[in-house]
Amino acid sequence: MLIRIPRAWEIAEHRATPEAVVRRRGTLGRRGLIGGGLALGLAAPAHARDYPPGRGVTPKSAVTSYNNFYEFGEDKDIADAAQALKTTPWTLSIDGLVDHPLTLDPDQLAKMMPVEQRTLRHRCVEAWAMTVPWTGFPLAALVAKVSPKPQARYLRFTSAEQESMPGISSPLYPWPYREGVTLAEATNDLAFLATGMYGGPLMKQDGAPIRLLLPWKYGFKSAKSLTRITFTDRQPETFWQSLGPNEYGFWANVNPDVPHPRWTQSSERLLGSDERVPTQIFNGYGEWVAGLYKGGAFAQMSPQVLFR
Ligand SMILES: Nc1nc2c(c(=O)[nH]1)N[C@H]1C(S)=C(S)[C@@H](COP(=O)(O)O)O[C@H]1N2
Ligand SMILES: [Mo]
Repeated sequence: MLIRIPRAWEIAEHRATPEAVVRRRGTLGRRGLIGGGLALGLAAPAHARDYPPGRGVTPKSAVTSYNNFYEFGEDKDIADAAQALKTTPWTLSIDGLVDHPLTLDPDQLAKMMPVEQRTLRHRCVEAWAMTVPWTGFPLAALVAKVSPKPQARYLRFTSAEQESMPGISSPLYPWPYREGVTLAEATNDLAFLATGMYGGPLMKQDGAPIRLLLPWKYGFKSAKSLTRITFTDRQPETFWQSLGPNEYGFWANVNPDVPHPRWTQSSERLLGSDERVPTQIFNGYGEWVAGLYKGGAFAQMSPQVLFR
């Protein structure tokens, strides 16, 4: 059985939410040594994905019934409509400024990649948040497979565009959904491609069969149902940026001190409990990603630019 050592940044149960601190005692009491091992950050065997870790995890029912997936509509209740998404056959193409372009189906990807489970915070720019055990692999592992050319500086992610999607008939939006990151961000260990959740398959409403997760950035950066990743030498234009550059910039790093033009970002509502908790800079992942934004061009950027 696959055993791996969790990365230091992975959510420790005691840091998931203030509420989880209280509840964890119960978990430890029931699970004894197993719970103790997890609390100490010791290796969690892969089978742990059958037992979602700790109470800080958002109930799956909340995560799979309250979604943003504009291809299926502008409301949160698109889960039923999203079942029309056709996920077989499916291919993900990796192209652009790379030495070894690839086109793979999800099965081939799963066989090639170091699949692991990660429980990650997600913070939507609308100020709701969740904590989800995902299955997948680091984006960096895929980047290594295609060998970026020296000119490659950015990655552009493109989501599927299908007839099954009622939303794409709306001319108000610049379909397909697109997102982007720098090569340095893409090769940070926190950048993740998810192919499963809660120990099972990735649900269609959550971006099956493969989605991006950039947990230190606002949720709109985490593009769903990817069909293409293109390496470029220019900053890619993104879906939300082209709709409202002042509200949804390219960088979109989580920062409680830079309000959205129309609302505060200082706190967030946890899906499931509706509890409000303070928002953390870089969504609590600063220790591992803040270094990406020091020096160079970033020294000239205002917090508004980096965080909106
Ligand atoms: N293709 C696509 N990806 C997307 C979106 C979308 O509308 N279309 N919404 C984004 C936003 S705003 C958020 S908060 C997350 C929501 O993910 P979830 O529904 O799995 O919670 O997906 C992101 N990825
Ligand atoms: Mo979002």
